[in-house]
Amino acid sequence: MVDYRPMWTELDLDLEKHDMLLQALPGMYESTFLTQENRPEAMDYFDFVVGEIHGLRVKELMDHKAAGGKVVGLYCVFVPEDLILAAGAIPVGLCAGTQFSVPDAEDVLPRNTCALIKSSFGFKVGRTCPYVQASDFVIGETTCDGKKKMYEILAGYHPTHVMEVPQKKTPLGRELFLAELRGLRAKLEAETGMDITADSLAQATAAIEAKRRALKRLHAIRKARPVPISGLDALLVTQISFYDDPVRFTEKVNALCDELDVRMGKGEGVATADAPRVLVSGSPMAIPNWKLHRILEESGAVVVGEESCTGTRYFDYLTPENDGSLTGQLGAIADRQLETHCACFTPNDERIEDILTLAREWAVDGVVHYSLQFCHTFANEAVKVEKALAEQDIPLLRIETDYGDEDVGQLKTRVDAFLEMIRP
Ligand code: BJ8
Repeated sequence: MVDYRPMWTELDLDLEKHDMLLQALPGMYESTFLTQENRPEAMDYFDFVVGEIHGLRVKELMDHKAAGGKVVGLYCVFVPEDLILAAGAIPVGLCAGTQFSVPDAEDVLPRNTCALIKSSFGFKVGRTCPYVQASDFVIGETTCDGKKKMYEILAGYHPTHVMEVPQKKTPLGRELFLAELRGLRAKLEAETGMDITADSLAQATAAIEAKRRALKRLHAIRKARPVPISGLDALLVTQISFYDDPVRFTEKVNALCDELDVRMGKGEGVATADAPRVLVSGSPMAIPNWKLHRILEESGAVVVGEESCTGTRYFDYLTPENDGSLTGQLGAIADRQLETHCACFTPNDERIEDILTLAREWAVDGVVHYSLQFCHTFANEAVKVEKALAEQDIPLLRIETDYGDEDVGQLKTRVDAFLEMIRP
């Protein structure tokens, strides 16, 4: 066992509180993941990564810093990882998925703020996340109101750069986002002392693109009946994609897919062919938020897709062809990022179309719309989602929850009733 305490001390973590967090994780992980039957062997790697969540990967980041590199934290898929990589820095998605850090946030932020915002902010003020501590600065974005106001406060605790994200998918919105990308490029070059060139950006985009393609491949495999991987495991893989080394991660996801291809060939699945197939759509589920998937799958459903930023909104859109110049590449990155159909956009009809396509092509029996409490964008958009699904006779269950366990019993009852109704 490696002793990471000197590293955590160097990162100025609150060691006592951090110990409490680390003590809670293994039990939760074991009861959620390791009790699943017939798991693919290639999930061993992802179990290992979670086991080392505050250890080995953080050490890699610290080694990178010791060699003169920078680490950049992010909270949203609108922030292009490839631009950060092209400056020789490591992008890392920050912890934002647990109730553990919420009380620290509530000492500062209003309680009626979404759990994702409170959890991420609480990790910083409580000094319990080694990733934010290791980051030289974080990049926020003007997506929802809660986040953008939180970043103003976060800037008092940690260096923070905020990118403006347009609210509309118009040519003017694209111009604005492109200007923000240029500003981010200048910021990254100033922080790292490295030039972002056409070559370094092309290489970085290729690495991120390979990761997205591997995730798309995994997602496509979930069309199979019976499905060869649980929704919990697939969600975990996507969650890990935000902080693992992209090249190693891509190899491991492709190895997992190879194994799943063999399983499919033999007709092997993790659930019976008649298990209700569910698409989950809505707010992202940052690690270790496994609450809804666990309830659904323990109740006998199998989750075959996530229309979410810890799902298709992260990996579905690839960078369009361009002339390879720096200007051309930045334009293509702007186009790619603006295909992220986040509920912060108005209008956002493309997201509804995506949900209908996923429901049809992944042959789902029902959709669960998931919004975090106090997330007004996704909760309001659920009205349009409900109408569109009703027109296609696709059953929908709307869930609004947070990271706490208090409502698990009630959610289970609602999920059971829904599954009873949609069971094929
Ligand atoms: S691109 S979904 S990752 S903003 S759940 S904090 S919207 S109140 S997370 Fe998101 Fe980027 Fe959009 Fe995706 Fe606000 Fe809602 Fe909370 Fe949210």
